[in-house]
Amino acid sequence: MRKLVLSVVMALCIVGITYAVAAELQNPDLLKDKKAVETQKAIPGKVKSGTNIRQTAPLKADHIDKNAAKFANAVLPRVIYPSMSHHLGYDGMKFSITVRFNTDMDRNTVIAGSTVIFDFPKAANSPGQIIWINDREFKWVQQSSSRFDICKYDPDCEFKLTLTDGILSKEGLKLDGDSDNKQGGSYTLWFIDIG
Ligand SMILES: [Ca+2]
Repeated sequence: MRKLVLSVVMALCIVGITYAVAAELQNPDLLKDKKAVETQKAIPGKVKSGTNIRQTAPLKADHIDKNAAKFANAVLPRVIYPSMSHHLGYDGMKFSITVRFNTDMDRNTVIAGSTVIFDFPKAANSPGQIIWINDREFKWVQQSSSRFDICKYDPDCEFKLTLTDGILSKEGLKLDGDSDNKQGGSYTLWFIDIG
């Protein structure tokens, strides 16, 4: 009977030790697993704080947004002067006509005989010189010596100014010459010089 009890106790002890050892063996494994998980978390963390990829993408996005914002906030270029048939000027015997825009213009796109055209009764697309006052305003001065060279008075002389939408603002928008609140469209105005 004692032997049986001892055997049972021994068996229980062995089972207990086995479980204990197994538990000890398992614990380091669990720790290792935890460490492994932490390591895995740390890797994406490093990429996040680390840089090249993360910094490049927002920079590109910023660039696009800036351009979009630039055009969204850009002023639609318009002619604000001359607007009436008597808005002409003289430089001695010559015509000297001031043109003013509502925003700074790209001077390279304002070209006499190309994007700035004056048609007179005696001279279609009469040659003239453009003199800038500032980035929003220029004067067109006729090249020939007298307005009588290009005008025909019977009794008044009528002539036409055309500013094409090849004219751009500094922000790169086309002239809204036809005032429809959209880029593009030529601006035309008939002048009358009283004879
Ligand atoms: Ca337009």
